[in-house]
Amino acid sequence: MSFFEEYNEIKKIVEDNLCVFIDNINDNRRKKLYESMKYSLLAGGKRFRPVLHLATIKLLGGEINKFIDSAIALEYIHTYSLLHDDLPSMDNDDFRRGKPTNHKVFGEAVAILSGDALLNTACSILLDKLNNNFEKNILLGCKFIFHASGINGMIAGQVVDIESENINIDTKTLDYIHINKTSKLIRSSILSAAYFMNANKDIIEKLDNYAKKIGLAFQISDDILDVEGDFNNLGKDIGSDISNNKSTFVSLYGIEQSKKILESVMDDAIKEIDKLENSNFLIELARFILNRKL
Ligand code: GRG
Repeated sequence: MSFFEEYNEIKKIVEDNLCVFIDNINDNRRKKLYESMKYSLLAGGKRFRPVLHLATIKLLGGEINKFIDSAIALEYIHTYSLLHDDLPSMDNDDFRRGKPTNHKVFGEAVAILSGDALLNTACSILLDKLNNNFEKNILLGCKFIFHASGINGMIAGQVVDIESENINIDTKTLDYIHINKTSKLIRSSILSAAYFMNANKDIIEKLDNYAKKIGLAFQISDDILDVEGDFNNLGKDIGSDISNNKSTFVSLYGIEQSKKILESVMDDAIKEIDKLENSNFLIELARFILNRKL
């Protein structure tokens, strides 16, 4: 099976199960909340984090079907972060995943509540997982996901990002933003899978080094696409960083240097796992980030 066939096969499993965990709120009173959550979940997207999670489970010899819940929880956390990031009080974006942003369709109050609800549902999905498998490795995996998305991760990165608008920041601050805002959730998609599978210390270390590098590479490529990308591929406005006066990899290093750094980070990421058994898919995935147009 080719890399893209395998990617699409896992992505389909994720998409087939995306709304299963919210269908219980499909009643008249909560119709708008349900529609709004469903709207953002089904708007598209690469499903990069759940695919990474399930691909790591597979690499470690696990059964994908037993980890659909945690994969979906990761996509809920990611979707909530995009939904809130687009709000007028944050990036004030009009399009996401090729469609009008959630607040443009459902209004700001419902968009905020939908984001909150997605995060909350992710939490309850993972608590259910833990309740059904009360083992330390499951607890560690779940803990890692919330550590990565909270005040020591994504939210910290987001707040520093917002406070850095309209000012010149140094490369250390930019690294802080990237590592926290983008990289940690991506890293947790891989590491939580490694914990769930009780991987040994050596494998965890290799996967972690790979994960940190692709997390950073993902953000560098996002900064490049914000300059050179195309609305039809990306489904969101181009030049949003420039119009929000944000410092990015491209604004600090220039486009050509950013591409060189991206290539070298990717080479390093691949080196971390190329000796690992069954690592072909993750190696191809690193190459996919390097060349991604969406
Ligand atoms: C609101 C707490 C809070 C955090 C927001 C994720 C985020 C933090 C902001 C989004 C801004 C942004 C464009 C970050 C760059 C990397 C990134 C997360 C891109 C979007 O992820 P993709 O490309 O999106 O995986 P799809 O739509 O494919 O799922």
